[in-house]
Amino acid sequence: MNRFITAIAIVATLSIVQGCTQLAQVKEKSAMTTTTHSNAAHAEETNHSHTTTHMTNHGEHGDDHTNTSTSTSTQAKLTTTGVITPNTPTILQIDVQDSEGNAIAQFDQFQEQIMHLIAVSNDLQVFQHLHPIYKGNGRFQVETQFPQSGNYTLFSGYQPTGQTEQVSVLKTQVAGNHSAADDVNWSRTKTFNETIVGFAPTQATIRAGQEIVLRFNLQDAISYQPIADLQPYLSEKGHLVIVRQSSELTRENYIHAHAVHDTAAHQVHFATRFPQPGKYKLWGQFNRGGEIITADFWVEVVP
Ligand SMILES: [Cu+2]
Repeated sequence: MNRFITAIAIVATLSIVQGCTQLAQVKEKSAMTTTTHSNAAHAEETNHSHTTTHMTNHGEHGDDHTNTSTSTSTQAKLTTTGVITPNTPTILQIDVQDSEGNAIAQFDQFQEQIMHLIAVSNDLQVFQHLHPIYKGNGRFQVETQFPQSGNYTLFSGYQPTGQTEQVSVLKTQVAGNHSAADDVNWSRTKTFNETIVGFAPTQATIRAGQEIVLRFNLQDAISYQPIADLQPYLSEKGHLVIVRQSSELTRENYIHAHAVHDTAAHQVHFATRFPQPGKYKLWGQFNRGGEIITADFWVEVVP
């Protein structure tokens, strides 16, 4: 008989403007100004009833200094079947609900998909970008397998119809022991199959809160020529996911940036800002002639 493991996460309601040039800035701004909200969301992960009460109270007292009237809180619930073991197919089921636990049924596509699910192992060694299928009545499903044991965090992005993008943070575990090799690689040039990716931030020293452009330069690994076959990936020239190394990954540790326009054919640039000091891992994703390249790098951000 299967054992069901359920995790609940309440989601910070972040207003994310669709539009590439503004997106990164708006997101980072949200991340910086929602510290308390994010902490609340964390507490609510383990106490759902508290959330409901909290929301209701705000409504009754008519507090208009909260953002509950201008934006909608959503929550996502992750259900997995049985114990997840490494390298074994597993189905992730995500139910999206309003703050009262009612299914949210209508979603808009954004970046060509109805849900974008970024799964990382908490040590940031594993990265997956998944697109769950919508089953109706707020339920999404995707099959995946995790290559190593340990704790995982899933950042689930979706857009209820008429609302801005929401990001829910979900947690799961893969059974077994994983020897914690803290593998932080500071290389600035790496080869991914037939592509050499060079990574160059505009500033050598990256400070928290500072605007910065992260530049990826793509070269063919055989001819050493700049590549000419870059294609759009999910409607953009590239996607960049950034996660801050932290013992407990939260919404504020997560950034998703879109490529800026008008760069050379083999260059992809992302304008962003790192909200806090720390070590961050970046995964740039590019579509080279139909093959998705995931190029990972680390940066250190100083106060
Ligand atoms: Cu996606």
